[in-house]
Amino acid sequence: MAASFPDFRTAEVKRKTNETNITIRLHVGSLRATETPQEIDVATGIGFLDHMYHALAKHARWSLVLTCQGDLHIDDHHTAEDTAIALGMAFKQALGEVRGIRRFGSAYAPLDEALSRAVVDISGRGYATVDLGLKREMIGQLSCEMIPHVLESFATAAGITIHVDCLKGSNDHHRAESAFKALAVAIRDAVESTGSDDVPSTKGVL
Ligand SMILES: [Mn+2]
Repeated sequence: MAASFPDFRTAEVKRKTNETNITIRLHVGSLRATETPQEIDVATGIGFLDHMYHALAKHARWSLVLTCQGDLHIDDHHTAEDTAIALGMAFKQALGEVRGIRRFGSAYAPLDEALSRAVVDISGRGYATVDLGLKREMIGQLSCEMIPHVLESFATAAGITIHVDCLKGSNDHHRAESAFKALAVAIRDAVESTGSDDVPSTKGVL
């Protein structure tokens, strides 16, 4: 795949089942100016899901190439859930041993009238509470019920704890997008290097 991906904090995941066939290349970048430019190319077959993953990658400073051929003739469920699982696996693999990072991150992100908050702990334990208060059945070709499911599946596979809440907003597209952006910024901060080699846990391991 793309030659521009650095060889550190980079993972490649292939996940194939009877329902989906996914390839992911992920580089977990940082705010440092010396980083190579981001490369983001997401194609799941579900436009709004691509939009959310693109927002997550962009604002988390990831490079991400993700393709999925899923059973969209059934519905969006397997494609949405499985790409989130594979992305979580890639994140965990790319990050490697949790050492020398901040571990905790939190962020608010607005999108016009909508405002979301995300709190992240690179804990080694997958856990998610997600309250987005979405009212529509679908946004584009993505069921609104799948949006929390995507975030939960990602967190579980990544082994991280996330609390994501949309605090206000009248437009479901805005509410969802602000949630992914808040999560992105919180993750970006949580994985930022502290400059030390310390394991950020009283247990000595994460
Ligand atoms: Mn499911």
